Amino acid sequence: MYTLLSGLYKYVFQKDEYCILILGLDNAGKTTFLEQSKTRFNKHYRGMSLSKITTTVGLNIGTVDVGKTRLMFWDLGGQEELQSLWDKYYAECHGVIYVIDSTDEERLSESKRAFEKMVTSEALEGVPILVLANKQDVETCLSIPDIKTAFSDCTSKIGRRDCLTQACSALTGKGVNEGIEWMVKCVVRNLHRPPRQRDIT
Ligand code: G3D
Repeated sequence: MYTLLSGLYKYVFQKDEYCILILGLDNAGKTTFLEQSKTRFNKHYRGMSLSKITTTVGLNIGTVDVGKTRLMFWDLGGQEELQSLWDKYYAECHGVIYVIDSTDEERLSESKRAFEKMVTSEALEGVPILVLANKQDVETCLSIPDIKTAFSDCTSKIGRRDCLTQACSALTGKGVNEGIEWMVKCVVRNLHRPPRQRDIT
């Protein structure tokens, strides 16, 4: 009887919460992606103007509810001196969204190095990774095949985990829903990192 009632309580009053890190170099569009996601998924969220967002310094936190699943986003700063803090969050997280600026060919190899370091971290083993090729609204941007080629020597380091490269524009919203929905599916099926239970507020 107790099990039945606690199951019912959980079903009605609680959500499964997963922590998702948003990583990538500064200026890649991490904060814009977070704001766009909140605006799209949270019915009553009155977001800030996306074009007024400035680069992440420190940390932005936000939640997005997708049905009975809650994603708690941690948008970490991408400046070189802040990248050394990323791994402090790896053990706690359930998924990573790695944002690439598809218009910045000059910094692509820098982004690849940061990605490579992140993906080879033991503390992230088995954690799903969504790679967002952002700013695809800009006509002159790099295509997905261009980006995959630039990142090709990371492929073998990704290991046995879910990983998807998604074309995206955080500014217009293109690809945002698809990315979030893919991440939800992956974190829910990854039994190695179970969710936290949170009361619905
Ligand atoms: P960050 O959090 O990764 O540092 P921001 O990046 O979200 O602050 O975005 C950095 C700049 O890129 C911002 O422009 C923002 O408007 C722009 N940006 C983010 N996503 C997109 C996108 O999908 N398309 C285009 N065209 N621009 C984008 P400013 O001018 O404020 O620096």
